[in-house]
Amino acid sequence: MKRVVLIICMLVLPVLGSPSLEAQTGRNYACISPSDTMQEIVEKAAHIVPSPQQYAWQKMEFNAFIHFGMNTFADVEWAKEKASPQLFDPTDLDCDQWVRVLKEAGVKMAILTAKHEDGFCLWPSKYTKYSVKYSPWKNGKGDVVREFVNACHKYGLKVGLYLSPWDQAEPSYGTPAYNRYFENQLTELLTNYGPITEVWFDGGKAPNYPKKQVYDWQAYYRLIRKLQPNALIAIGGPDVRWVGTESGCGRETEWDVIPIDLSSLNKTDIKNMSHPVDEVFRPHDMMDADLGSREKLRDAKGLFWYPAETDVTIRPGWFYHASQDTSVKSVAKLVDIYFSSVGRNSVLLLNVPPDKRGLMTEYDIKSLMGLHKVISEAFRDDFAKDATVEIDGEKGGAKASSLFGDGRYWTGKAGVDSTSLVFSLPEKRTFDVAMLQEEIQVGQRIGKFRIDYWNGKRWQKLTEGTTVGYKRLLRFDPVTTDRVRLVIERSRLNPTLGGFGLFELPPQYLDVKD
Ligand code: FUL
Repeated sequence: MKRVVLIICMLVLPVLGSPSLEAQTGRNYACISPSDTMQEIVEKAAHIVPSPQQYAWQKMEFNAFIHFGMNTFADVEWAKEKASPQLFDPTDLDCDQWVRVLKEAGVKMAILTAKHEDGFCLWPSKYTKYSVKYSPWKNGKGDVVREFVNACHKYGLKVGLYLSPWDQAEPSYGTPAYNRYFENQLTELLTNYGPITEVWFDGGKAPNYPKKQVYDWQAYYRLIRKLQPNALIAIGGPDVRWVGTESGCGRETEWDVIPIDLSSLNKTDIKNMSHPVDEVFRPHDMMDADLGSREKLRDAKGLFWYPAETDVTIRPGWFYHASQDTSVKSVAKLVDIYFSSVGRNSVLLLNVPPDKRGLMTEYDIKSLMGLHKVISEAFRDDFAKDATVEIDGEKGGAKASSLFGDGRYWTGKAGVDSTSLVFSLPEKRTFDVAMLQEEIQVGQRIGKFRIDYWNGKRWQKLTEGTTVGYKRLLRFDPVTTDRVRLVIERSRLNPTLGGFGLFELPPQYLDVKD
């Protein structure tokens, strides 16, 4: 992949400890030779970094999915037969309303189902008669993708498009001609609608569906790289991975670096390839509980940075059904999801489906705004910000605020893979959330940590975890103290920390927890 070498030393202010960036590759993949020892493989894994696009994506943290289309009007989740385009007729479609709501909720990017698995296109594609062009909506002159993109531009949200490879309406599906059909549609979407940040290839398909398509993934990837070099290819692509469940709950141990077989690529060719991973990547099952532990890396024939995205819907279904208006997820449930997705080193992709009018409903908006309120209040005051930090018992520590933030991060001493940092707060505070961040532009390294608090007499364990990655959030019963100790027990090479924070969930929220 074309990866800009990150000259991290120049981007950050001086760090504490000894920076160990000498082996920094700046690449989001690494080749493994059969002669590499386990230690060498682990060191390679620890030096793999996200591409600049993956890094920017990870920092978005919270994005929205918008499932809207023929299923909304047929009132089904998965069409059994091709519904007539005559059914598609939103009475008050208002993409401005969708995006305004999402913006207010703190969302950074919205991804619209331009074509779901039924094959109905929300834009007037030249290549099919199964689209908005053949619907009564705006007398066939409308384009939902255009209106959605315009609204995203107006409110400053990034644009993502979902295009289902599985297509139940297109007659060529199951033949090589379908690959050209799919590329033609990609070309329309990636040339006519401005910058696209994420292209979402769903892996869904009914298990007994009679037609089998041999997808030309490599041709799709090449086309996307050519038309939108900054777009991330998600799920059925090599840049962003499905977390493996639709529950909103990510893994406790979430490594970003996982194996990929690069052995078929010649090492000299790789150097000249802009996206070597694209050449060998094939969508595959991502549901294993363990994807990137040492055990998984042992037999690896290559490694790449493949971060997790947690997609989940705010309602039982992905599409709007009036019967589900009363089953919209509660604020408390959404807060749980936030902690088990954003808080477990993944990006949250929360689906909010507009109704038959073409509007997001008051039920969904209420929960969404409730989530935003709790999260923004919870993370407003970081009680660790003004703490002094004592590292491995060294007195006269620095202020936490001078270690982290604005591109600054702390690095442990080279060759030392365990360490402890004691945060002394200016005064006793009550908190029930801890936040840890690694500086993933240096790599993901921490594999086990513990947080203790000073109970007035001795250190007492507060919580513990395994991986950190871009962000790890931990919740626990409230404690009141002025000293907290972070013990990094295991790390692939010397650890880094890009952030450490202590917060309190708004007490009024805890009172109404359901
Ligand atoms: C699945 C699809 O079958 C659902 O309808 C939805 O789009 C979800 C995000 O992916 O594979």
